[in-house]
Amino acid sequence: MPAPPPLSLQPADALLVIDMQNDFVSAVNGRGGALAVAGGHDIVSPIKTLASRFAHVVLTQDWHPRGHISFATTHPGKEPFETIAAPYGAQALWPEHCLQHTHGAELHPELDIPHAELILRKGYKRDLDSYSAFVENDHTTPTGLAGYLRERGLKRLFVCGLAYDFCVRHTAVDGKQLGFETLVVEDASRAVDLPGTVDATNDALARLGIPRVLWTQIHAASAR
Ligand code: VGL
Ligand code: ZN
Repeated sequence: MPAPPPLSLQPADALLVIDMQNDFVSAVNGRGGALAVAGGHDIVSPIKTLASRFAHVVLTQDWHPRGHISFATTHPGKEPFETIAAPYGAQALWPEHCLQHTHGAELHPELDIPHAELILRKGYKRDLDSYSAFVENDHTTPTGLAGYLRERGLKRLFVCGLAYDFCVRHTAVDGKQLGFETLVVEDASRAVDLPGTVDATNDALARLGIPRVLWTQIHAASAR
């Protein structure tokens, strides 16, 4: 197999780092966060290195109030990873995670991307979840990110972080559908990996022409 071609970064590129928070990052040893994604800790250092090559970085932060619709505890008799019919469609249920102002909701302390320009919170409405950084789970309510990126002249998006099969997937799909050139940095992402979710993600990305790239392919323009 030939090495994948280098991707040279342009001034209008941005890196979107999705939900690299304590609750999603697995611990190096011992207990991870409330919804720890396997291998989550392995991508902290690659994302830090990758981010240093970008002039523009946006971080997202899952940010839920108590009693959030996505928490299994909000629905008596329901267990995490079951699905409910919410008014806006199917909603997967999760352990309580990323509660506002808790340690679990904080960005992982080793992430350290000082030049990140925006931290976008999402999922802050009690009765509406948001996987995507662009549009909430009703597929209607915008977060404002598309306007922010457009107003700043940012046109091509590289998406990485947690989780590949939920928030990374939906952010990439919505970004592409909103007219941004969009790529997913697959090896700087990790999946929750419920039955079928990774295959469904790969299919959705392929259908929309969203390439999956490796973080080592991505080079700062000045380095070439
Ligand atoms: C996420 C499940 C619940 C994610 C957020 O960041 O992928 N997954 N909330
Ligand atoms: Zn969440």
